[in-house]
Amino acid sequence: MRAEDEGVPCMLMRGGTSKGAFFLPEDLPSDPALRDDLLLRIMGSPDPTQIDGLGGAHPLTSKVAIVSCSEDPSADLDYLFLQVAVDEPFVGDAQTCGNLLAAVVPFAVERGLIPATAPATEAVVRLINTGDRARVRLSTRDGVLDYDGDVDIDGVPGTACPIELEVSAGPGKGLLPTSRVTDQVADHTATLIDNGMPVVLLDAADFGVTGTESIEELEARPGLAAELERIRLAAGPLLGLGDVAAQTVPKLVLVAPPADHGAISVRAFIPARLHPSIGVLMAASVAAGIRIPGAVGSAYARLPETGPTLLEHPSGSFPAEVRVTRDADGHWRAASLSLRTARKIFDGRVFPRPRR
Ligand code: NQM
Repeated sequence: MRAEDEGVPCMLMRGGTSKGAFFLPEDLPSDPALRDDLLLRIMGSPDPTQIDGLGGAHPLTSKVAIVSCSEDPSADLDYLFLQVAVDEPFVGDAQTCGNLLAAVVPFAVERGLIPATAPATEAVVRLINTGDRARVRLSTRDGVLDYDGDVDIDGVPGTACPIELEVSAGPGKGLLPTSRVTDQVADHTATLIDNGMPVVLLDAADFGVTGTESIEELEARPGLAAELERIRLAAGPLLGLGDVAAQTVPKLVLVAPPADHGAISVRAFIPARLHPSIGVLMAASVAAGIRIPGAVGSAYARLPETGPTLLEHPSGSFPAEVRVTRDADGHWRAASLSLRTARKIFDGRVFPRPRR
């Protein structure tokens, strides 16, 4: 039977401020080219409206997670993230997604990969895209998954059960991939940083941006997207990512002095569209970067003495908790702790559009 006729088992989940289709690997073709072709047809890409599939016509709602029991004895689960482009026939695996990570453990419990335990369920997740690790913890009071709860995160209506994500770097990965605090990238001073997501930190003032602009205003600003893309293409090889022309990393974050009670103002490009808030691991990278003396943004960031670092973004603020240390050999290292929520939206079979 063809997938078009019998459908593919799929769970649609919100993870943080993103939404994606979750699968078990055995329900998808093992050949990556066949898998990606099927995922494009499931999500309705390429098409700016994704009218014929599950995608929501924005990068944040055109995502896929494939979750399985880990093959590594030191982890419980493996999580492969795939970004399905909206209006191009492209599926990227160069980045992970900290928002969808919040839904990985609930999905694994739903599918019986791991049991829910009382009073909480905790699992170590291997982030296949990056080699990083996450310890994920959520309350399952009576050993039962309950998405309801009292935590609200900016960008999601209502409240839900809190999910803690503690992400640490894979072996040998440093916080500053170039070992320099700043680099000259396509004529701009930038800090290239990776605390779970490779990010290019840029001073908003260099681009005539104050950090208080709306999404629409910055996405429409003449020349800005082209200049940021020029920087991104030059930063890719410096970050060890090679040619990133067809990739969604690195992300570009314009930083400016805080306008409200936060530590810094951010406008995050992912990379063509402007993020309505900021990604979880992008936030972790920014919060770590501004703690390094001399890094872009460090001079005007108002760092709190205790508690999370509030990043002011277009729809509120993101509380990023990071631990930044410096080894005896001078290398900077970091880890992050984030609070998210997630929810199962539907569980069933998805019927892909027939082959093109
Ligand atoms: O940085 C969007 C999102 C993300 C990434 C993107 C993310 C993260 O907000 O951890 O979650 O990278 O395009 O979902």
